[in-house]
Amino acid sequence: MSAGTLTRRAAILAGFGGAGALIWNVNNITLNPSFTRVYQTVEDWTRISQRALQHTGGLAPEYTEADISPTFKPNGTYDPGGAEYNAHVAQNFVNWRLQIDGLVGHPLSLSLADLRKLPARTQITKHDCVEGWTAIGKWTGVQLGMLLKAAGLAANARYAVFHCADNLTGEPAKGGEQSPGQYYESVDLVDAFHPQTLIAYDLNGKPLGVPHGAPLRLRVERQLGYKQAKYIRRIEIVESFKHIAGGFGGYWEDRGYEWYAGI
Ligand SMILES: Nc1nc2c(c(=O)[nH]1)N[C@H]1C(S)=C(S)[C@@H](COP(=O)(O)O)O[C@H]1N2
Ligand SMILES: [Mo]
Repeated sequence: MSAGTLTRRAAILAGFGGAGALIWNVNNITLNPSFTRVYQTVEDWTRISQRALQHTGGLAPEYTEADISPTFKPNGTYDPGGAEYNAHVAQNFVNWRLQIDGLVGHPLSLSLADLRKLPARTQITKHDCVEGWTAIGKWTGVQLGMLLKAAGLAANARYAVFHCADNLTGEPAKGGEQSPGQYYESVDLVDAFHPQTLIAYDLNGKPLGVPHGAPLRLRVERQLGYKQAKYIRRIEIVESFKHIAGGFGGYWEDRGYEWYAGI
């Protein structure tokens, strides 16, 4: 794709995104092939997400700035630790990559800078943990469906599996007091393409802190807290999750929780 094509597409996008919705300076970005692929998808995405909503039972409630909880309790792992994660923290996550692979036509490897150049969605929603607490927060990120559209799903794709950087065997002092296992989660394609399903990078207008899943975490707003995978480094598209870890589609599911954790 030439720079000229990009510029023209950017102009179209900026037009229908509304003022300020997409600030796009083609000259200042270094394109990598997978990012270009995502970018080409953006125009299609608005139409697809609006149609998807008609089949998904609507939106989770959204709240106002005044409703935002003064504190948002971190839960589960609140610092993955380890040499590799700590190095990413020290480098401000500039070398973090989100891999999207499995049953896709075009595997993607996206930096945070790539993700931040894409159209963002911000939503103020209530997080509901099975342990009996809730918190309202403002999340900003990229709609997962747009990324999956860019990756191009195979005909037999059925689930998105989120692989996280934390292993709960870790130090109790970092929230790793649970039974051994790498944290992971999964959703079906209905939730993956729901417009409120985000790969979030900001909480309350600031980059996600380590306790809340830096640098990337899932928001899937019609389900409980344990579905909201933090520290995401890989999204694997699969036909079945039976071969992954305990086979029930998530760290807590493997320990008896429901896979569909509707609120
Ligand atoms: N990677 C990872 N994601 C996770 C967890 C975890 O321990 N590790 N805990 C889950 C649970 S039970 C909840 S309630 C939320 C807590 O999100 P918070 O720490 O931002 O409040 O993250 C979920 N996602
Ligand atoms: Mo939770």
